Amino acid sequence: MDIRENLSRIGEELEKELHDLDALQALENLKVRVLGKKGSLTALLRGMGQLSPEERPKAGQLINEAREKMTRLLEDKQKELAEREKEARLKKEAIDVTEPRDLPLIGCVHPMNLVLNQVLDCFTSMGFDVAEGPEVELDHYNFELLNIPKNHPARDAQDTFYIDDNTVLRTHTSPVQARTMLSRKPPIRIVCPGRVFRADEVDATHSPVFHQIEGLVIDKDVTMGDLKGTLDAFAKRLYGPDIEVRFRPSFFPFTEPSAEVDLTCFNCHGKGCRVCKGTGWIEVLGCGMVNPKVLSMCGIDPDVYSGFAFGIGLERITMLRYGIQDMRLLYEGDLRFLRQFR
Ligand code: 2NM
Repeated sequence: MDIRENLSRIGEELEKELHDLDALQALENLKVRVLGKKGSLTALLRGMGQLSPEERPKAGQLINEAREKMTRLLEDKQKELAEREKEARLKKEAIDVTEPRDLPLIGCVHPMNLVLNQVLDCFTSMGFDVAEGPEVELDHYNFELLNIPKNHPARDAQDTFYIDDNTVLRTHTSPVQARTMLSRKPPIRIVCPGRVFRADEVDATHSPVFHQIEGLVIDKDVTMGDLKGTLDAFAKRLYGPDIEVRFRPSFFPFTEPSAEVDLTCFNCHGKGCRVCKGTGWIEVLGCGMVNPKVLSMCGIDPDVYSGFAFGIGLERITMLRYGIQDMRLLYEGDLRFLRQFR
C-alpha cells in the first residue's frame, strides 16, 4: 500500500478521534496508539525496510513530517483539555465570599443590667458602697428589726414565701441594711441591689421574683432635705436634667415620715397622657427617714444619728426607661427582645 495513503488514513483517524476526545487520559491512550512503540505510525516507519533504496528518503521525509504534524495536534489538544479541566476544577471548588451565612450570636447586656449599672454608678459616684446579703433570710432581719411586727399585714402568708417558722425568702433587700447597721458604725452610705420574693401572681406588672435597689444613709444631722437632694440627683442622672421630682406623703413601718416619689411623665412631660393616667406624674420609688425604732433595734442611737432610706423597683424603672409594656419580656429571654438593647 502506498505510504501516502497510509499516512493520510492515520492522519484522518487521529483528527476524528481528537475531535471527539474530552479527557486527558483518553488523549494519552490515543498518543500511544499512534506514536508509541507499537503505534500505527511507528509501524509505518519500521515497514520502510521493505522499500527500495530510492524510495526510502522520500518516504522517511513524509513520515517524519506527518509525525511532527500529529505531535503538534496532540500537544494542542492536550493544552486545550488541560485548560478545560482546570476551569472545571476552579468552578467546582469556587467559594462565594459574598454568600450570606449564619452569623455567630453576639451577646448583649440585659436591659435590667443596663439600668442597674447606671443606678449603681449614680450612687457610687455620690460615695455609696454596694452591699449584698442572703436571699434566704431570718424573719428577725426581714421583718422584726424593720418594725414589721408579727400581726402586720405585710407578713401575711399571702405575700411571703416561708421556708420555716423563722425563715423566709426575703421580701425586700432592707434586711441587708439592717445587717449593715448592726455590723458597721455610722457614717453609713450603702445601696443594696438584689432579688426579692413575694407570693404574687404573674401578670404584666407583677412577678413572684423581682429586683430591688434599696439605699440607706446614716450620719449625724441627716435630714429630709438630704433625702430629697439625693433622689433629685438620681432622677436627673437617669432621666435627664428636665425631669421634676415630687414627694407625696405615704406610710412604711420602717420610715417616719415616709413618702412616695413621682417623676414627671417621660411620655407627655407633665401634660397628662395614658401612660401617667392623666396625672402627668409617674411613681418610681418609696422612701423616708429611718424610723427611730428601727435605728435603736439595729444598734444605732437615734438621739445621735438620723438617716434616710429608699427602695427602687428595678423592673419598674427599666420598663419606664425603655417603654416596656409587659414585665414578662424581661424574664423570658426572647432574643428578638434582648437584641434591641445591643
Ligand atoms: C422602701 C421605702 C422606704 C427602707 C428602709 C430601710 C431600712 F432598713 F433602713 F429601714 N431600708 N429600706 C425603705 C424605706 C424601703 O422601699 C420602697
